[in-house]
Amino acid sequence: MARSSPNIIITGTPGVGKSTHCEQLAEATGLKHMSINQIVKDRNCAEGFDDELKSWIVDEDKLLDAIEDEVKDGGYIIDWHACDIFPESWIDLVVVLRCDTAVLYDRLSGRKYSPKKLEENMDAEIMQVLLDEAREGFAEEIVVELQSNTIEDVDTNVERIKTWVENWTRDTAP
Ligand code: DAT
Repeated sequence: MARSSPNIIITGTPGVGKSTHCEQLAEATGLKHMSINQIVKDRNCAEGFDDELKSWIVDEDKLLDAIEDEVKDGGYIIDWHACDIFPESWIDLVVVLRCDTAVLYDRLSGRKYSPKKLEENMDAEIMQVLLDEAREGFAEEIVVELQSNTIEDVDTNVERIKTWVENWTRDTAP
């Protein structure tokens, strides 16, 4: 069945501003913010905990099963640092947030990550791992790269995505 509202993934390295964008976008568009981190915890979709990186190891099949019914109906802003596990048919737009290295370093240092986790995340941003993952997993025309260095960037990005949602709803919704 066709969706009457779009599904959007907001992805990027930890610290680039995914939650910040998702919260403002949810308010601006009425779409629902779906934090995958929260779902993994609330719906027991972890298959373990990586002690060194202090993060959950996600059971991807279980996660997809847990959210499928909701997401298929549309209207979600999916907030996660990975995007290639989601079936292409579920997703209408993939936004990859990017951040200057120095800015990201300051944000992540504030989070008290271990040196290893900090380094892994900095490397991921420098090597544009999430952007490449998005481009490999989804059609070129639905992947958008946006800068997230300043609060003004957040406002501009939210306005831009809001306009995209309005156009999608006008042109694509059944
Ligand atoms: P993520 O969800 O990608 O891990 P976040 O939304 O929690 O990132 O943001 C991390 C921190 O950086 C948080 O304190 C808010 C701040 N921040 C995020 N995006 C920003 C931006 N574009 N300008 C200024 N601060 C930002």
